[in-house]
Amino acid sequence: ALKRAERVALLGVPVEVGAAQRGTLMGPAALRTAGLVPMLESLGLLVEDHGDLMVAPDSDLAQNPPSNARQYREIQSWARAVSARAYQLACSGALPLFLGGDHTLSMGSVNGMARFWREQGRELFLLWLDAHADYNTPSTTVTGNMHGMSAAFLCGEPGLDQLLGDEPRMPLDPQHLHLFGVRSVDRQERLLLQQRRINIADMRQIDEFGVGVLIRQIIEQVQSCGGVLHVSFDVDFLDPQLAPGVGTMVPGGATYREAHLVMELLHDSGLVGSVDIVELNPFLDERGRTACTVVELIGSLFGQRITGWATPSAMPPQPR
Ligand code: HAR
Ligand code: MN
Ligand code: MN
Ligand code: MN
Repeated sequence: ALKRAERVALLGVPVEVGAAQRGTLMGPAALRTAGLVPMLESLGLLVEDHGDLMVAPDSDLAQNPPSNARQYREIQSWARAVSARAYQLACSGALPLFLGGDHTLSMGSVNGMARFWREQGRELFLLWLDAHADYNTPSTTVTGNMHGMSAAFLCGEPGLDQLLGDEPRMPLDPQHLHLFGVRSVDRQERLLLQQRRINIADMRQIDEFGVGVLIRQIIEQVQSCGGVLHVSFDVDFLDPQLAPGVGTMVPGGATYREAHLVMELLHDSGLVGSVDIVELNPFLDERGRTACTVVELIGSLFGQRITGWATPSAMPPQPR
């Protein structure tokens, strides 16, 4: 039988109404056009493409939508469907790779994975590669855009309590969330992050210590708990010069090599159990550059290396 990491299940989630800018619904198509499937196959992986998820709108008309949560009903439909599919794909023994879509996708994907791993008796950790903290609630948000609320929702913050309906809600331990690459936080959001003592590697820390040190710390925490990692990759984690195809560009993001090193270290850890790629907006991209860069990075996350041989992780290589 193939190991989980050798069978990858792709699921497109063309949701766009969680963001202010339209266009992320084209994300799954752009990633396929950029060659995601053949790239994964070239690494020796068995790829099952489950196509794009479709949802019917108006999932829960009985409930009054909370205020300050734009497009709540449509997001509700997506979150419920994505959570159910995530759980199902994980049960099939494959490693789910979710193609967004805006970052509300993760409200479903992470919830479904958390349910699966809880049943397996393993703790789920969440690595959030993002310029933003996405730690708003309906009471702290300035914009009402729900993609700015995903991480908070997943840690059990109140305000969107009925979002998942009958789908079992599996809140994460907030200490299992690691925000990485942050450089844009709203004022009230910052207070909430401080109160909850959320782990944050912001760009200042990345400049000072480097991604190698910071990612290894996270890997060690997960390893020491026998945990498993979900990687939620918001494309705006990358510097906008490298990745212009996003709705919310924030200067000072990860460089090409920083991002690859993050992915390479994650791959070598063997701890990654599921992945989201979110916020790619092909309408705003330049000749597919961002989509191609993201596909290369996913290559590193799934084992592409510069040289053929394994790179030792904690030490520079010895002369042969
Ligand atoms: N903090 C802002 C808000 O809540 C913007 C965050 C959403 N933008 C993203 N998510 N691209 O990562 O509206
Ligand atoms: Mn995000
Ligand atoms: Mn972001
Ligand atoms: Mn724990």
